[in-house]
Amino acid sequence: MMEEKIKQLHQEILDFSAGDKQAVEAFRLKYISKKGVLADLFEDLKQVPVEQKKNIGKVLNELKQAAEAKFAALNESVESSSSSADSGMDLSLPPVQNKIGNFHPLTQTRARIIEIFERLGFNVADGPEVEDDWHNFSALNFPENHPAREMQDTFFVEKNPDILLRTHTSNVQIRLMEKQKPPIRAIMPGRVYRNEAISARAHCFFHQVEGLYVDKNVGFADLKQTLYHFAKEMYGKDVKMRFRPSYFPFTEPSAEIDVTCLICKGKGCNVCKYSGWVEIAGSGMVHPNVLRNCGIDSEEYTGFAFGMGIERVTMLRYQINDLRLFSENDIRFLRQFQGG
Ligand code: 2NL
Repeated sequence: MMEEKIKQLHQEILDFSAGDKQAVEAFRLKYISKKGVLADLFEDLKQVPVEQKKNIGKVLNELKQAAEAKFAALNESVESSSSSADSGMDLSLPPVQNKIGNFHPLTQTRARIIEIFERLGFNVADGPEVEDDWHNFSALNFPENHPAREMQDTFFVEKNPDILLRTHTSNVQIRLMEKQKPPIRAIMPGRVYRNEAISARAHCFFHQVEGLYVDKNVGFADLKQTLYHFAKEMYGKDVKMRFRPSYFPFTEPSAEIDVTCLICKGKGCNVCKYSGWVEIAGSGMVHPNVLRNCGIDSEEYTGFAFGMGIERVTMLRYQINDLRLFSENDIRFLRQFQGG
């Protein structure tokens, strides 16, 4: 009789399932608490005839072990499943998006500039950042005693023969013209170096895109239309452009290019210093000496060239007022340029 009851209980315990803490507590109360079924059975064991005691005692002990093991297992299962519910997590919500990175704002601007000029048929060229005097200065018609060559403007790696960090990407254009016959139509984005004190407006390294177009019958009108097209693509179709006479050793004539201020639309603000115009590039017709220095017949061919700072374009695009932000790697700054 008692053995039968124990067997039945054993099965009942094995089959027990609990969905929450209360059900586990109910199990404890029913089977293993001081007033539970097991305690009663151990009480009953005292009345069992001696010859059966050993046998029934054994199955009763097995039942007790099974009940305790079950209790531990039930506890564990409700603990692990309730922890997510207790933390206030709503499993029906859509998953939290992983934070994905974004390209550096200068990289985004460079990509946009390349995109615009590639559509006009310009190739992208690259060259060394550590350069010799010829490709950085002499071939570009810089006179022997030009101040840009001085220590305070250029980082020299070696003196005599001069090896230096390029001060513009024109070295790439010189290398291209030395190697390739016209027509040449290319832009050269890259990092350049100048020995300047670091401030909101100047840095010892920055980025430039220069462009070069050399062919028969290339004139100033081609320069104007190419850069006007660029300005409209980059800053919007309503932008106005003006050319101011300027001087560079490597171009003649030379011009500085301004567009109507993007911030105040020409009304006057502190970005354009209340002039309504901001400078975006320098440009000009390639000096005949430069063509000759590269082995190109300056009677047969002409060309235009221009250069612009990628930092400057980016500052105008996003209204950034400190050049140092580009190289400080502050994630709070960089994360603002998502989606580009
Ligand atoms: C500026 C001005 C300029 C050029 C760069 C160039 C290159 C060769 C021949 C002639 Cl190989 N010119 N480059 C011409 C005019 C201006 O850059 O303000 N850059 C930030």
